[in-house]
Amino acid sequence: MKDTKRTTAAALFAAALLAAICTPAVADPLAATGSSWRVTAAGPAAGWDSSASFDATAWQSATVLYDVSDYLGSAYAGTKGIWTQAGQYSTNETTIWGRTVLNLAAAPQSATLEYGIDDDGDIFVNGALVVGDHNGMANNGLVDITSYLVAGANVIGFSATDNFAVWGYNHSAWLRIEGTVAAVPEPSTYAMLLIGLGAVGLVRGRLRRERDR
Ligand SMILES: [Ca+2]
Ligand SMILES: [Ca+2]
Repeated sequence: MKDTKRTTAAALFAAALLAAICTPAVADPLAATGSSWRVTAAGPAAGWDSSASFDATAWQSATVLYDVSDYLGSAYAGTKGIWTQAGQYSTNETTIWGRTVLNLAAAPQSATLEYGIDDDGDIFVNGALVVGDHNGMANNGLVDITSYLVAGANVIGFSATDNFAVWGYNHSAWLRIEGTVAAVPEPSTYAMLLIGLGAVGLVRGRLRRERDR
């Protein structure tokens, strides 16, 4: 009876460790537009959308004019609609470009990109076009980008153009990437897992000996 309890406890312990290591976490926000993004209204040089080491120091820090959660709800907290310093009614900017570098501990198990572009534009992940939005109006969309992300540095870039230059060119974009990335187990976690499995083995062995007695 005592051994059964021990076996159950050890098995539960090992199972919990395995679950902690093997089960993907719930989807987390991996990246979202904000003031840390860099934007420019000058046509960018090659590599802006694909090279993590691209020099964007001459680009502006993105100007935030609204929080996406203001009109899409609290689930979008932290996601900002971004612009250049010229703001919403620039008279000389026809297109803006923006970029950031997203560092991942491991290749994601899943990742979705949700976006809004005012009005049209393209979105790139590591140089690959994942959104080509050219329907002539401001709109939102959702796309699976799991296969485009890698462990380490990932470059996320977008362009946005305006189609209704009434009071000037107003163009902006917001992006949010959600996904699950497997935790990279720490060496100590491996050690604990081995101890847990070892405990199960010991109790099993003892039970086997008692059964064979
Ligand atoms: Ca559009
Ligand atoms: Ca517009």
